[in-house]
Parts: sequence; C-alpha cells; structure tokens
Amino acid sequence: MNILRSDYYENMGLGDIRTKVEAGERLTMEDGKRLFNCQEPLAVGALANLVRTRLHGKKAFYVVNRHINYTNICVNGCTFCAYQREEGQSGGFVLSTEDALAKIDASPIAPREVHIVGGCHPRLGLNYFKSLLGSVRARLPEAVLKCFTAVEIAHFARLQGITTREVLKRLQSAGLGMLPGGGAEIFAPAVRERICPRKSTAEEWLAIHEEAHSLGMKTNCTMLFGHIESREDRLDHLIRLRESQDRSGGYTCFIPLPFLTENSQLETPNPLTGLEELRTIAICRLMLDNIPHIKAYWVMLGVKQAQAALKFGADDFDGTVVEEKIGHEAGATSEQGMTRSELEEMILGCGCTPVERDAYFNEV
Ligand code: V47
Repeated sequence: MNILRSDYYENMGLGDIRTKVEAGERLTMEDGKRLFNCQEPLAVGALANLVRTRLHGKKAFYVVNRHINYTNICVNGCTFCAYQREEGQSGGFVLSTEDALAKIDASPIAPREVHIVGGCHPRLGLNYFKSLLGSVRARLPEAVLKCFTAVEIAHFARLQGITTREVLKRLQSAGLGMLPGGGAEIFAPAVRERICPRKSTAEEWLAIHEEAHSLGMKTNCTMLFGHIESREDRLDHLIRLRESQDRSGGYTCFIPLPFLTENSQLETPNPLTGLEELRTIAICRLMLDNIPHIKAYWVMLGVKQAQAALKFGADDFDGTVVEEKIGHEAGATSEQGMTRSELEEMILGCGCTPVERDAYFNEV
C-alpha cells in the first residue's frame, strides 16, 4: 500500500496536513501538535520523507571534517552538560594553538570543514581565538572554519567589553567562515531556567545568528530535545527558528540533538524512545520549511538511528568528525570518527546516494 494514499491520512484525521505538505504550505503550531499526537509515527515520517525527497531526491550529504574542542572549562554550569569542568577541577583542559594544529596534522584526510567549539572559559581573551583561527587558516587555507557557538560569541563580547557584532567582525577578519548551531538548546524560558540558567537567552542566541547573517556569514542551528521540555516547547523552538530564518535567511542546516543522559545532573522524566526521536526529526523537517538541510548527527543519534533518520526527513550525515568529546562524555556509544568510505557505506546502506559537500553544502 502507498503510505501516502489520501484515505490513509483521512482516516487518521491528517488529510488536511497531507494536502498542505503536498502543496508546500506552511504548517502551524496546531498542525505540529497533531503530528506529535498521530498514532502512527510512520505516517509522519512518510510526509517528512516526501519533503526531503522533493528538496534533495535520494542524495544524502556528508563532509570531510574535524571537530576540535579547545577547552572544557566553562562558567555556565548547564545542568544537562557532562562535558564542562570548573577552572581548577581535575580533567579540565585548554588547548594551545600548537595542540590544535597537531590535531589537524593528525587528521587522516585534510578536512574541508573545521568545527571548533569549547566551554565559556573565564579568562581566554579574543587574541587567543584570533591566533587560533589565523593558525588553522594558514595550515588549511581551503577549509571553512565553522567555529564558536552564539553562546561563546556572547561570552567573548562580555569578557572583552565590546559588542557581539564587533566580536563577529574581528573573528571574521581572522578567518571565521560560519557559526555552528550549538547552544540553542530549547528556547522556552521556563526550560532554559532549569537546564542552562546562566547561558544566553533565546533572544540573544537568535540576535547573534541574525547579526552573523547580516555580516554575510552562514550559520547552523540546533535543538536539544528529550530532557524536561514538552513537545509544545519543541514546536515553539522550531517556529522561532523559522521566523528568524524568514528575517535573515542565513541558516543552512538544522541539527536535532537527542539528549544523552550519562553524567548529567538533569533528571529526565520521559526518556526518548527511538520512535520519538524519529518522529521529532520528521516534524523538524515538516515545520522548518525554510531551512534547506536537516542533519542526522550520527555521533549523538548512533549510526543506525542516523540511517533511519535519512528516511524521516534528514538529508545530511555530518562527517568524519575524527574526535568528539561533548556527546561521548554524556554516554554516546558511537565511534570517535568515521572514514569517508564508512560514511558512504552507511548512506548507501539505506538506499540513498552519498554526496560529498563542503561546510556550505556545495557539492565537491
Ligand atoms: O550545544 C550537550 C548538545 C551541542 C549533550 O553546527 C548534548 O554543524 C546531547 O551543536 N546530549 C553541541 N546533546 C553540538 C552541536 C553540533 C554538533 C554537530 C554539528 C553541529 C553543526 C553542531 O551538543 C550543545 C548541546 O546542545 N549537547 N550535551 C548531551 N548530554
């Protein structure tokens, strides 16, 4: 049976949503709630797959990249985070520029994208970051440097006593190409108050991304889900991102991050099931009608679930990564990295066509 048959959706009370999706019309918060309440997650997945196929056919993208975490020392103390350490606590580290370059030199293939993020360190000034970017750019002139979440940019601005716009401009001159999507978590203030009370607010996070867009930079965006937030909080988050994209148009890719619970202070009343993860990813694809790409981040999802996500609206598999700390401190069981041929094999294994890309999703 064709799962997209209209009577199938009529019987589930979703005929009007199916019609809207087929016509490319925007879904409302109410539509999103009905998709979350639908008894049949496969029906929601098939709608997301329709959109994903309309946008990208059978293509599933990946990038040869390298993650580098420059420090785990952080003043924010987010309750969900297993990665952070306080200054002076055992296990805390700060990389020197030489350490970062050694990691790049040790990468099995030269990365096209370098993803650099870290904790909000109480004393690292802008000169450290300018020197880090400058050295990486000199080593890898062709690579896109996708570095520093909006939360880090806000922190650098506070430490330096300058505006976030000025921070972005100075880092852009030093080689910053694009901002990664981290730090968004869940925008709803009541949830933020419990999971990341000292972090930038939703408004600050969105304003910094829009500022980056106005300076000609592309950025990514994320949502951390499956902790204490409600499904309505997820929809609210997606709608705020969609409105931000309407204003500035600079988001390239959205990354849904399922919460990993190990070593976290946060109690999770309703841990995610595999199907709830997939349903949420599908609803992200359906709600975010103006963001071109949805990433199945294999590090947090696990490779098999990331493969399934390619059939539930996602079109990107992230990349080689090489070394990952944030998810692995929180119990991720995935490998540290994947080779190009492993990525291609995983993508082919679910009937998609692997396409290598750069950080901006240009095919290479
Ligand atoms: O902001 C932290 C999340 C993010 C946990 O832009 C956790 O291309 C799950 O943003 N369980 C960092 N998630 C990762 C990130 C990212 C990753 C890959 C690609 C891109 C991109 C961005 O990880 C944090 C936070 O939301 N996180 N702890 C945890 N226990």
